[in-house]
Amino acid sequence: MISAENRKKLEKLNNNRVVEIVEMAVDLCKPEKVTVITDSPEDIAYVRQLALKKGEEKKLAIEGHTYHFDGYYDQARDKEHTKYLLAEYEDLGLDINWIERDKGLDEILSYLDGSMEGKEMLVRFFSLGPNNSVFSLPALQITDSAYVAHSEDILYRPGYENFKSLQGSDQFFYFLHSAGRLDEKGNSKDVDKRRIYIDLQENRVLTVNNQYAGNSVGLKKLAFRLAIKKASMEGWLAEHMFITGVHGPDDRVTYFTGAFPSACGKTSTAMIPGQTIVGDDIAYLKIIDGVVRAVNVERGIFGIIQDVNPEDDPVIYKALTTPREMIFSNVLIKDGKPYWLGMGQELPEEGINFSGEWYKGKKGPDGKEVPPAHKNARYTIRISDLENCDPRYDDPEGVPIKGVVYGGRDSDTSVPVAETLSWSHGVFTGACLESETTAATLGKEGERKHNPMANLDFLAIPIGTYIENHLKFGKEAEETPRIFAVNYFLKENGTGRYLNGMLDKKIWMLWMEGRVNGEFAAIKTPIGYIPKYDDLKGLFKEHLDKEYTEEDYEEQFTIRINNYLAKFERMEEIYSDIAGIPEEFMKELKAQKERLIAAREQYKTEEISPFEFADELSA
Ligand code: SPV
Ligand code: MN
Repeated sequence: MISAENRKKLEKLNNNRVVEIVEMAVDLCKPEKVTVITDSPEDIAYVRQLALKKGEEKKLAIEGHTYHFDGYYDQARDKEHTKYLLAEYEDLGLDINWIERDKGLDEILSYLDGSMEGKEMLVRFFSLGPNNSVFSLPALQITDSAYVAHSEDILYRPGYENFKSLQGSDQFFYFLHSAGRLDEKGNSKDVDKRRIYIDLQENRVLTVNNQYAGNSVGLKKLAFRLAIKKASMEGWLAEHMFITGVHGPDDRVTYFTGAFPSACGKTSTAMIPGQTIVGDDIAYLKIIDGVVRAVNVERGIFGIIQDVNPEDDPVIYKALTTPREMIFSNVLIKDGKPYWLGMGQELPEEGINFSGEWYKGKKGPDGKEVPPAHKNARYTIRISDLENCDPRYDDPEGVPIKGVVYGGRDSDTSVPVAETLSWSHGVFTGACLESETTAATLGKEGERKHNPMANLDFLAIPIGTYIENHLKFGKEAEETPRIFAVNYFLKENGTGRYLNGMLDKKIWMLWMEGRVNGEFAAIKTPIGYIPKYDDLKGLFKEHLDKEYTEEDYEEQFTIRINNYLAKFERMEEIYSDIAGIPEEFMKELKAQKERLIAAREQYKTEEISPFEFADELSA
């Protein structure tokens, strides 16, 4: 079944476990052909050619650009069918999805059985994180989708050579994926049998009957869940975080990581004009010689394309419209050109999209009007192809982290930027992250969803353990990063008018950069340190040429005591029901509420102007 040539490529790795896994996958999935891909340019080019030959990707007019469609019902992560296989019930808290291990395995193995009949199986090796680094984790991917294997080339570092340095060890992750039976458009037919099962015991994920990258690409959110478990056991952190280099005065570059739930400005915060990007989605953080250092697990971006236009995202827009290897998914295609929502130009009234031939007013199989491009349409591109790529994006030592940022979509409570009072107050604040749903997500609009550290969808360990790990991590570091909370979505009471412009996030980042470098004093409030008016006024003038008025400042930085209290009461309700939440966290919660109540009494108002607190200056 495995040809002599391909077997030789496997045997060169001197790793019996690899051979065993590939043989198991071949016996189970019964492919017609098995192709092992090394790091050689010929092997890598073969994968892209195969995606084109099979029609999983098609060429666009611009050199190197291709497009791919996922099935009509396979346009986002399938949270309902993503489950941990657990030997026995473990309370992970927060309704984390799981299934009894034997039952789940029986089910998914039956769906994988024969899933590659008549198809070619690709076997690939990658490295999560930079090669030759204490951060890097080897990963083996087996898939029948050339699109998945090709996407991974753009998104991850090659790892075949790196596997040799394992010297036969079984300490690697592996991912077995099959798109299953395909329809005439080449999409998974049996979406009702779509399953993504995470096997923490075997460090593997099995996934079937899907193609959307968040479900299929092993190295992305599937490996991330395994990494969270591994990190927890080994004392480091795997986080749903970007990494960005913020450029301060005199060529000073300070690195920040940040976690935001989907559609809250995470990628755009990682790429604020004038700053440089290390990563936009997943980071590993370790303490090395007392310093917190972080690497981007990936080397590419699988980014939301909606609203990428020359005005708001000039760097990405330029990269998406010039020749290079990249993949568009679930956009509208007309005459060899991709179109998406919010691209800053008229869209054609017909073309091809994720529903097939598309025309304005078309109804999908679910009876709903089909938009020209899906709201979760994406681009897949290498970070090194961006003009704002940070020179240290591939540094095996990682970059030193001085600040951590948590942000959500919050219309009525959180101030635009605040530094938390301490590491443990920061961890508490991150674990209280909430975000409002938008029209762009399923379900009711404006509903608040609790999403601790923006990591709820990926937690492979109990939430109490996760919080405990964060608390410990900060204590172990000698140079503990500061933790900040941002909110780009605050609205005026009553009118619903946004209080900030799209570009204001640049000012908040620069303020944080100055703050961690000892440049700005700040005002102590019950929820953390907020900027002084004069400092913001200067930053707005210098960097956005904007007159920032005292009125702007006052409405944005007023502490809305009752709203904050309501938020922390919601948190109390959630956390007091979960076993194993650290005492330190519950103390922070109590102290947070007490500070808010005391301030309300002291200032005799529910909305305290930042000018009221102005004497409480802190270095
Ligand atoms: C996210 O939804 O957080 C993403 C895209 O980064 S996905 O690959 O679907 O996870
Ligand atoms: Mn993500």
